[in-house]
Amino acid sequence: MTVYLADMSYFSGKMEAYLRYKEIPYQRRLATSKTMREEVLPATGLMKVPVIRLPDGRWLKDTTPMIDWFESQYPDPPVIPKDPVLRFMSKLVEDYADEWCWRAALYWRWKPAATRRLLMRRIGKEVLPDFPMPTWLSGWYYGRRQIATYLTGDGLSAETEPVIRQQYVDLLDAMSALLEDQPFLLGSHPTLVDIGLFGPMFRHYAQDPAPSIVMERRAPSVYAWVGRLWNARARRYSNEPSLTDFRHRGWAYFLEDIVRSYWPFLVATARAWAEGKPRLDHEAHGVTYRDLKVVHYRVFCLELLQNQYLGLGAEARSTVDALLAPYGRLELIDGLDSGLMEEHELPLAPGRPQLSRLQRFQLALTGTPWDMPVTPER
Ligand SMILES: N[C@@H](CCC(=O)N[C@@H](CS)C(=O)NCC(=O)O)C(=O)O
Repeated sequence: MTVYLADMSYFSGKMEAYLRYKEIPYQRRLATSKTMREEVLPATGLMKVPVIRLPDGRWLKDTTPMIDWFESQYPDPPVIPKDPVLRFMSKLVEDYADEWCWRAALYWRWKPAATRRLLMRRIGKEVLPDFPMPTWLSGWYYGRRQIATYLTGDGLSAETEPVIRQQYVDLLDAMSALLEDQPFLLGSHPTLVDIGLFGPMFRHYAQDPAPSIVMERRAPSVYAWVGRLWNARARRYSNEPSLTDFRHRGWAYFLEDIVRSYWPFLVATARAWAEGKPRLDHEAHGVTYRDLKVVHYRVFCLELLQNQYLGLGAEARSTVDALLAPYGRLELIDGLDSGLMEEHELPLAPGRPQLSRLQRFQLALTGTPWDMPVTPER
């Protein structure tokens, strides 16, 4: 199979850590804007990485359902714990790492000047070599677009900046506490929580120059974990895993942030989406993130997590509730339906509706809109 990816990409790093650990063979195909336009977009409707083309020509997209799909095809050794409580909690942490650690990882990439300049150059050369302009200019354009979408367009302000910066440092401290007692975040073997947190920690924090210095000095155990996970191969972990149960003090930061800030944000997003609102303000960490985009995909994230929570047996559910109780409860939305379930069934159904040339050109310039899927013109 072929994995379309980028070497500076959060979610590509997450996916590769999974495939490498499971020893699932794949070819890497660096996605330039040309391969994205000509191969990825027509097959998946997306200008995003990673996506995967299977040997039979079918396609996979989105790391969360992709990992579920691979676990069904290559069950041994499992990366998602079998125990229902561990499984639900791991899914919660994975989603938190994907969606709620994104803003700070983008901040640390695009705000420090030296890191910003380096990434603009890298993106110009590695992602946009075929753009009809010098790579420094295309890289600069792409960087400005990222900043407009994910910094100023995602609640960055004088009020929120210190809190956004701090998330990285808090994550390092919480992970260092966990790694003091075990080689991986849940115990002896890599599991989904390691794979999820690898998203922000590998391609952004460990490798972008400004946050990398912070990691190297403040959290050498996290720095070592990044290398350990990248180098982990299932055959070297053949003994029975010994996993802990989210009661370790290092999880307190995550559980509190999930219950008090992230879950309420997902609920507010789903409500705003149901009311057709394009933007919302959200209070968390004692500040207000203003004018955030209502991202439809996040309604799907909440739907998945809610379904898993509701699918727990009574005993497992009360164990989860007890773990989260010091910080509050998970509010549920009745009859939640994002309308995106079918769209994410893997492998993707072949024969997607084709976009017009103009739409493809617009997407090449603007990227896939963050807040809603692209629908073909009739
Ligand atoms: N939920 C998706 C997110 C994928 C994603 O956002 N990928 C980023 C790179 S890390 C991307 O391709 N961004 C390009 C763009 O937004 O234009 C997943 O888990 O795969």
